[in-house]
Amino acid sequence: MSAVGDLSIDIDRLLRRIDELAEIGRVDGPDGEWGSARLALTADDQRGRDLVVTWMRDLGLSVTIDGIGNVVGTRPGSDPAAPAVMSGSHIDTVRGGGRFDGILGVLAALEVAETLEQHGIDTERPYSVVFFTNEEGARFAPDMMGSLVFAGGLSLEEALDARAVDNEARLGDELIGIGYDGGLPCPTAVAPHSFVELHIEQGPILEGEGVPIGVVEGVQGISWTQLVIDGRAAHAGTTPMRVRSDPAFVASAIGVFVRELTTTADSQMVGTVGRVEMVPNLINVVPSQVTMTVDLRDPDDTKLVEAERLLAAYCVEVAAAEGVEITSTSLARFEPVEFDRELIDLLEETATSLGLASRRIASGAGHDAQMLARICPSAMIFTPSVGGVSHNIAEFTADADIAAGANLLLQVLLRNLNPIYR
Ligand code: HGY
Ligand code: MN
Ligand code: MN
Repeated sequence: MSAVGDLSIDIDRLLRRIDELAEIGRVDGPDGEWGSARLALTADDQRGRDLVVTWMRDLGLSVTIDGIGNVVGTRPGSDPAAPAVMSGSHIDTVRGGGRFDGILGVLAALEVAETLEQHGIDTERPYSVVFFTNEEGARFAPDMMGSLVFAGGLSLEEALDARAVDNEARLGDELIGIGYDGGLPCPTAVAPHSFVELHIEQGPILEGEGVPIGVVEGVQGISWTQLVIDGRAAHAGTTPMRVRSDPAFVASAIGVFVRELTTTADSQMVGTVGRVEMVPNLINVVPSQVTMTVDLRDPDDTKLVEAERLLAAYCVEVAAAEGVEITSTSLARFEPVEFDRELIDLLEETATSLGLASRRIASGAGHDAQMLARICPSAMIFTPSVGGVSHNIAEFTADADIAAGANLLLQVLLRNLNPIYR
C-alpha cells in the first residue's frame, strides 16, 4: 500500500468543525436532540459561510465566489492548467434541519484538504472544496440552485430574480445583503475534472442492512409544483355549505389525492404536501386563498410525467366542483440522473481496499452532484442515517460512519488527484 494509501483524516477535527458550524442557527429539541436552521441567504447562512471561508483561508486555499454565491477553495496542483478535482456539498439547511445534511460533505472535503496539507502531499491536479448556494430550495426554488447555475442549467439572471417564499425578497438583493455576490462569472468557465460528494443517506436502508457505505448510482426525478387556490372568504357560521367556494377544502382534497397517487400497488413514487398557507388563516373565516406545494418524486420519469398529468386533471375537476380557481406554477423539475460508471466502480474498489462494506443505492433526495453530473464525471458516497431520519433536528450519523465515509472520500479523491512522490 503506498504511503498515501495509509493516510486517514483527523476525525476529531472533522467532528469539532461539524459541531462548531451547527452552533450557528442552533435549534434544540425536547429530548437533547439538536440541529440547525440556516436558510439560504439569511444572516445565519452568512455566519456559516464566513466560518467555512475562514477555515478555507486558514488552510491556505485560494477562495473564489461566483455570481450566485458559490464558494470554492482551491489547493494548487503541480499542473495549474489541469481541471481541479472537486468535492463538496451545501451548508444551507431547511428550517429545523440536521447537523449533517450537506455540512458533512463540505467539511469532509475540507478535512481532505487539511490532511493533504498536514502530510505534505503534493498532487498533479488542483483540489477544490466547494459549497453551493441554496441547495435546499427552502426559501427560493428550485433546489440545488447554486450548482444548477454553476453547471449552466439555469441562467444567473433568472436565479438572481427568484423571490423568497417567506418575504418575497429578491435572491440577488439577499446575496448582496450577505456580501456573497461574487464576481466570478456563472456558469463555470472550466468544468472540474470530477466531482465526488459525501452525504448522509437520509433514509433507512444502510442502517437497516448494517452497511457503512452507500455507493450512489443516481438520483430520482423531482417535480415541485405550487398551487394557488382562490376561493371566496365567508363567515364560518352563517354561510351554508352548498354555497361555499372553499380553497381549504380543495387543498385537503388535493392532499388526499397525492397520497392515493403515491400508494398504488407497484408505486415507488413519493408525494409530499410540505407547505400550506391560508389567507386570512383565522378560525371563523372560510379562507379566500390557499397556497400549497406538491413535491412528487420517482426514479421513472415516465411515471412522474403521468402523475403530473393526473394531478393537473384532478385540479381542474375539483376546482370546477367547488367553484375555485387554481393557478399552478412549476417550481422545480429535474429528470432522474445516473452517476458516472467509472467513478462508481472506483468508489466500490476503494471501499473494498479500505475493508469497508458497501452497497449500491439510489438517492431519494436531490443533491448538488446531480447538477455537476451535467458537466463532469460525478458520484456520491452515502453514510448511514440513524433511524433514516433527516430534515429533522434529530438527524444523526455515528462518528465511526463519518470517519469511514470521509476516509473513503480521501482515498477516492487521491486517486484522481495523482499524488506526486518526491
Ligand atoms: O429536496 C431535496 O431533495 C434536497 O434536500 N434539496
Ligand atoms: Mn443535502
Ligand atoms: Mn436537504
